[in-house]
Amino acid sequence: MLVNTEAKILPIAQQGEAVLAQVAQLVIDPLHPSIQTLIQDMHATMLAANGVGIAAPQVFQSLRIIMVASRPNPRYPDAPPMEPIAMMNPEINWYSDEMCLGEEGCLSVANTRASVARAERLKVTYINQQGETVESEYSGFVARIIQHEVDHLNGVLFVDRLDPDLM
Ligand code: K1U
Ligand code: ZN
Repeated sequence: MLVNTEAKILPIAQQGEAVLAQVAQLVIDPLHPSIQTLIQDMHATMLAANGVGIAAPQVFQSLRIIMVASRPNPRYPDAPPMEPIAMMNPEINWYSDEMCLGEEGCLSVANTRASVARAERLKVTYINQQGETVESEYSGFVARIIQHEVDHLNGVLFVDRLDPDLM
């Protein structure tokens, strides 16, 4: 994905904002210019915030759009670097029984990192930025980011998934 110099850095909703608790709406017209602009702005906002993912509700748009952009980082030195992928209407069709614990942070939850149990592998179907339907399988850190971002589309934050006995 090219960095669009005209893209805007958008404000990021913080825990407690109503938009983060809503179930986001399906994207009806993936190629509509307003959707394409939103994707560019989400990309710019994610880069500016140094994130590895972002979901449209985090920028106050209750739409089913996520961006996934794994890169190696101190917590996940073996994470694969990838071109950011925009996914519209993502549906996780299959989760592995194998789970794994891994540290997460969230651009919408300041100063909090915690270990969250997620499926190690998954299959996801989504519409890409060209309007094509794609099915892909992911594992490890990329699968974790996808689960975290799809949670945002369903009004769930990673802190909602923490085991209260461990807090
Ligand atoms: O959706 C978001 O709030 C973005 C979030 C994505 C995410 C990070 C870690 C695990 C799952 C999903 C972030 O990018 S938080 C900031 C960050 O870059 C980071 C935090 C922990 C580990 C690695 C990266
Ligand atoms: Zn988040």
